[in-house]
Amino acid sequence: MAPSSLSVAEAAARLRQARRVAVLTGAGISAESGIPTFRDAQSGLWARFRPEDLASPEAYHRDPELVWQWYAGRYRDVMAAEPNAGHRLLVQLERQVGEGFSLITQNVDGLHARAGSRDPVELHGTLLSSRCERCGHVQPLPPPDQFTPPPVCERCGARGRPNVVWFGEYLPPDALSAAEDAFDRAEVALVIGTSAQVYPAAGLAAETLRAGGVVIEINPEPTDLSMQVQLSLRDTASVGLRRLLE
Ligand code: BJW
Repeated sequence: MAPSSLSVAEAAARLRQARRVAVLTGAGISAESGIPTFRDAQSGLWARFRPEDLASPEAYHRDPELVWQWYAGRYRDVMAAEPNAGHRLLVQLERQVGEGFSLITQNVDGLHARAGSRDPVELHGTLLSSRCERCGHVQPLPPPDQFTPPPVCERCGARGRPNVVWFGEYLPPDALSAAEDAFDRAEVALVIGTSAQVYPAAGLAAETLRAGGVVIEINPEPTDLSMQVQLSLRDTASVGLRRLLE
């Protein structure tokens, strides 16, 4: 059960007063930009592909060209997409809160940065670069129309892999500790557009609750978090954020 429930007006007031705000976003915030989520039953990326066939170290070693084709297609799609009102409302919130604002995203699409968010923490990496399998060097992908995968490392000549975090791989340690710190210290945390099934990201809101902070979820569907948080808005990201910010 929720630790104590808040009305939308009360939650909006807590958000206005908070000096430390942490936000976790998932695929749902980019749905309004036309990017499919992962687990949506009809249109989700994994309704069409089994994750273990494409998004795992084993799949990559078995068939790197196939995996790269999938990632290159998604890279093309995100570069053709535009940030939406939800991304932009988070930029507005960042300006309101100032220093104490942290944006943590599980998304690999780069849309928060393109909307103007200053320093989004990318927990699961990014589609916009490759990482050398041998030396770990990260390099940006060429523009989609000039990109023929797999890329070759400009430093050592070995094969590049998508610069993302697959299941069973560790998250970038700096990103994870920044996220844990932000959620631990947050007076108010927003959890937007994530099914909250994938750890460790799914455990971040619990840190805010444990420390006595308020957690507000925005998601058109209920999740395992919904009953634990003080307010769960059954809205799309842009509608829920507008209700809280305007
Ligand atoms: C809208 C909307 C709209 C729709 N507006 N909302 C503890 C317990 C149990 C298991 C584990 C654990 N710790 C670790 C694990 C194992 C594993 C894990 O969590 N497994 C679970 C499935 C049980 N985690 C890991 O392996 C992680 N590594 C790790 O922990 O390392 C330490 C370790 C190592 C070895 C052994 C053990 C531990 C790595 C996780 C990496 C996740 N990678 C992916 C792929 C990235 C690359 C790529 O893009 O291809 O990241 S998986 C995929 O899921 C992607 C996403 O970032 C992530 C989360 O998905 P998200 O964002 O929640 O999307 P959806 O589709 O699930 O949900 C969308 C939501 O939006 C829905 O709720 C909709 O309703 C909503 N929505 N429209 C707002 N308009």
